[in-house]
Formats: sequence, structure tokens, C-alpha cells
Amino acid sequence: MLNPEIAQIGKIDHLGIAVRSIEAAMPLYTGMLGLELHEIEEVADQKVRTAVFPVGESRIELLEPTSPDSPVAKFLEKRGEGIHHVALGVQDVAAALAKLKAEGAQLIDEAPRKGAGGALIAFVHPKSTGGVLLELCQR
Ligand code: CMX
Repeated sequence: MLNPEIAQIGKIDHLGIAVRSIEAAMPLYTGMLGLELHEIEEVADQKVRTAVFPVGESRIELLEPTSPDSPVAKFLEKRGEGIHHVALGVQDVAAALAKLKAEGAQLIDEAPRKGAGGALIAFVHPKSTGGVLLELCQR
């Protein structure tokens, strides 16, 4: 049993980058940067299509909205393309959520849900984390 007093953040699991079109962004990531595409997946729950590029022990995850009411569509409209969230790899999302809540963080997800690649994820509101949307991610 993991200790809920400790968030147990082990690494940056991935950086989420909002793009209007994965296809249009591809030459930058596979061409200019020489990264290898691991997979493209639709995450219906989040109304996004994701493209994952492993970078060392972390990944870059491109996020393309699949609907005008996707959180990523809203982000693109307001801020344009760019870094959307930082995903911290944790051993136990539920325990990390409990810890952050106790510390005063404003949770977007009170309980873990399913994200890209079968991971368990939960988001913390950027208003309570210095303007950075944080995702907790358990693989
Ligand atoms: N990073 C930093 N700030 C952000 C942000 C982001 N990604 N998205 C929104 N904000 C800011 C806005 O700029 C705005 O700030 P101001 O009030 O100063 O203008 C504030 O948060 C509220 O923004 P909003 O446009 O009114 O949007 P909502 O409150 O409706 O939603 C949020 C914001 C973060 C709660 C929503 O986007 C959300 O629930 N995100 C989590 C889910 C998600 O992003 N899923 C997509 C990725 C899925 C995946 O990785 O699989």
C-alpha cells in the first residue's frame, strides 16, 4: 500500500503540445527534430487525437482537437499552438490526488480516468499550480 502523504512523482511522463493538425506538425517532429512516431491514438473521453514521440524516458504528446468543444480547441482559440500541459509520472494517481488536494490544489478530476496509451490520468487546474496545467499520469 502506497503512502497517500507522498505524491511520489518519479519523472516527467510527457509534455502535451496543442496543435491544430497533427499531420501539419509532423515534418517538425519527425523531420527537423528526427523523432520517431510511436503511435497516433484518439482519446474520445478527452476529445483529442494524440501523436506520441518518445524522447528518452519521457515523451512529447501532440494534441489535436476532434471537436469544437474539446478543451484543446478552446486552448488553441485563446492561446494558439504551444505547450498545453506537463504530465508528471506518479506511482499512484489516486494517492497523488489526495496529497495535492490536502495541499490546497484545485482538482479538475476528483478521481483518475483513462488517458492515451491506457494510462490512468487526472488533471489539476492551472489556477492552483502557477498557470501550468498539470496532469498526473500512472502507467
Ligand atoms: N494551461 C494553462 N492555463 C490554461 C490552460 C492550459 N492548458 N487552459 C486554460 N487555461 C487558463 C485560461 O487561460 C483561463 O485563464 P484566465 O481566466 O486567466 O483567462 C483559465 O485557465 C480558464 O480557462 P477557460 O478557457 O475558461 O477554460 P475552462 O475553465 O473551461 O477549462 C481547464 C480550463 C484547464 C479546466 C480545461 O481545459 C480542462 O479541464 N483541461 C483538462 C482536460 C484536458 O485538457 N484534456 C486534453 C488533453 C488530454 C490528454 O492529454 O489525453
